[in-house]
Formats: sequence, structure tokens, C-alpha cells
Amino acid sequence: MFTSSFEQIYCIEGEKLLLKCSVYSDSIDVKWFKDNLKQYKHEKIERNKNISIDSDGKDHVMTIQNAKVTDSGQYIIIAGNVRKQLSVTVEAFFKPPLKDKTIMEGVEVSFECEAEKPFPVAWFKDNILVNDSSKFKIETLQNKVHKLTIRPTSIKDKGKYRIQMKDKSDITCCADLDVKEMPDAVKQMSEHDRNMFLKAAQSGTAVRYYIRIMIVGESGVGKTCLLRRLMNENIGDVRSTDGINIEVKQCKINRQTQKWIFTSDEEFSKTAYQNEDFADCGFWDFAGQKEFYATHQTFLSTNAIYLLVVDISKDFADKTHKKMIEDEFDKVGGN
Ligand SMILES: Nc1nc2c(ncn2[C@@H]2O[C@H](COP(=O)(O)OP(=O)(O)OP(=O)(O)O)[C@@H](O)[C@H]2O)c(=O)[nH]1
Ligand SMILES: [Mg+2]
Repeated sequence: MFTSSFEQIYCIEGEKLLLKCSVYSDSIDVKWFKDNLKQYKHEKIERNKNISIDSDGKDHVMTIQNAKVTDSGQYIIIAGNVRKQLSVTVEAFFKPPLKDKTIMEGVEVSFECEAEKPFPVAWFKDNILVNDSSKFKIETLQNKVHKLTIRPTSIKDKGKYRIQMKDKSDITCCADLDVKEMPDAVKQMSEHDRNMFLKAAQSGTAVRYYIRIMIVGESGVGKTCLLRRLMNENIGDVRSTDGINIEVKQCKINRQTQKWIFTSDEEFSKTAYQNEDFADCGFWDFAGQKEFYATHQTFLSTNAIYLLVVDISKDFADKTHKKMIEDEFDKVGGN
């Protein structure tokens, strides 16, 4: 009955879908059906605004003007008492589809999807057109990848975000954005720390460079005073250190120029120093008394910078390694 062959048909959502067949005689009536898998039956396809069924002698064609993903499936063409099955796949225009997202306020978020072919698109939030602005960044990458970035988010940005082919509102894809309130603990952080936290929350990781600077030496040689002077602080009230005193965030080191910058955290957040080019420094001011030596060893890492402070007014030859071990270290702990 049929003189044409039947091959699987692919098309993209929004395109025109043409199903064709030819029969050997003009007088043969051709009917078109679609498999309704849910109801285990074939449904006769009728003409409507979107579907036309035409014939030109022996050639028959069924046209769906604006194909939908739901038009995919098995089509059955019946000519006389012969039936043929035709497999049709209508690919979604936007793939992968937009994904629902949940984020914390303050974090930048993006919705991204790829279109099957280059075509102008429009973005909507709760059905209101979104324009490129300081709040919303609309990008098209490599002609086909569409990206909407919301920066930075607030609770008001919660809603349904939708992308559609321009002028074709039925070729669309949407996702929900849920924005959670920032925890109080994060709100209370300094601006610099909060920015670091938000950056980490967004990317999942944060690069942090931290340098330990160990100030070691005998008791009373001036370790604490040296640290105070480095920090531009007064040395009037310096007392002998008890255990270890750790000073952080007062100094940063530029990783490129290796320049040391002594400043407070607030000053830092106001300046342009808030990026990964800087390493935080932690100054570890150890107490010099021998009683602490045993516990201090736990902290003496090889990954650190050591400032060995000595009193040059005293006889240095007296402090050789050998002599210290024999006469002084052995007596640590009361022996
Ligand atoms: N002459 C002189 N005295 C100093 C200098 N630096 C510190 N001192 C004095 O040395 C004394 C001890 O100074 P600290 O800074 O407490 O010494 P430290 O090494 O931290 O001592 P511990 O914490 O006990 O290990 C203080 O009375 C300071 O005034 C210096 O450069 N010259
Ligand atoms: Mg000290």
C-alpha cells in the first residue's frame, strides 16, 4: 500500500513537524493516529489551528506547525487495511532545563540553560520581563548558552524565573529560587569576613593563605616588645608572657610583592586588600621560660617563619646548643 519508507523523525520544540507518506494510488484514503500510551489506544489526529492534514494525489502530509515535546511518540498511519508506525522525537528547546535553587541572601546566583539553536530569548521573574541591569545580568555565551545572574540576592528575589524564546511564550522553561535569610552569626561578622564567607558559600570553597610567624627566644630578651613595635603599639605595659600569645589579622603579606602591611581588620576591609593576593599573618609570641619548652614543641611547625630574638648584650657563646641541652633543658620539669 505504501510506497515511501518510514524513518524515525527528530525535530526541535517550536519547529514545524512534517510527517509524510506516499501510497501507490490516488484513491487510497490515509488516516493519521497517535499512540496514547496512558490510555492504551490510538487517537485519530484531527485538523486544528496547529495541525493540517493535506494530500496531493498519492502524497500525504501531516504538519504540526509548532511542535511540542509532548508531540513525541508513535504515530500510526493507516492506508486501506495497511498500517505503518512512525517514531517521532521532539527535543526540548532548552536543555538541560533550569534547575530550582535555594541560596542564602547576599550570595550571587545564576540560572543557566542551553538552547538547541541560536535564537533570541527573554527572561521573566514571576511573569514580569527582566531587563539587563545592575541587579540582573543577562548573558548569551557561545550564541546558545543563556545565563541570568542575580547579584547579590535579597529575600525579595524569591520567585519563579522563566526563560522563553522571544515571541513564543509556549517554548519556555522555568525554575524556582528560594532565598533564605542570612544567619545572625554571619550578619555580625566584619565586612571582610562576611565577604569571604559569602564568596565561599557561592563557590563552595575559599582560598585562604595564612602564615605563622613564631617569635622564639629566651625569657626577657624582648620578644613581646619586638611584636608590639612591629604592630606600632606601646611597650609601656609589657609583662612577661604566660604560655603563648597569638596576634592575628594585624598584618598581611602581599603574595606578589612580599610587602608586609600592618593594619587593623577594619582598615583592611575599607581598602582594596580584600583579595587572595594577600596572606593573613598570625604572630605567635611564645613565653621564654624553660618551663614552657615542653608544651611549646607541639606548636613548632616547620611551616612557619621563625623570628629568633636574642639579647646581644649577653655573652652569646654561653648559649650554645650543647650547653643548653646539658645544663638547662635537662632540668626542665623539676629534674
Ligand atoms: N634595652 C632593651 N630592653 C628591651 C628591649 N626590648 C625589650 N626590652 C626590655 O626587656 C624586658 C623584657 O621584654 P619582653 O618583651 O617582655 O621580653 P620577652 O622575650 O617577651 O619575655 P618573656 O615573655 O618572659 O619570654 C622589658 O623590660 C623590656 O622593656 C630592647 O630592645 N632593648
Ligand atoms: Mg613575652
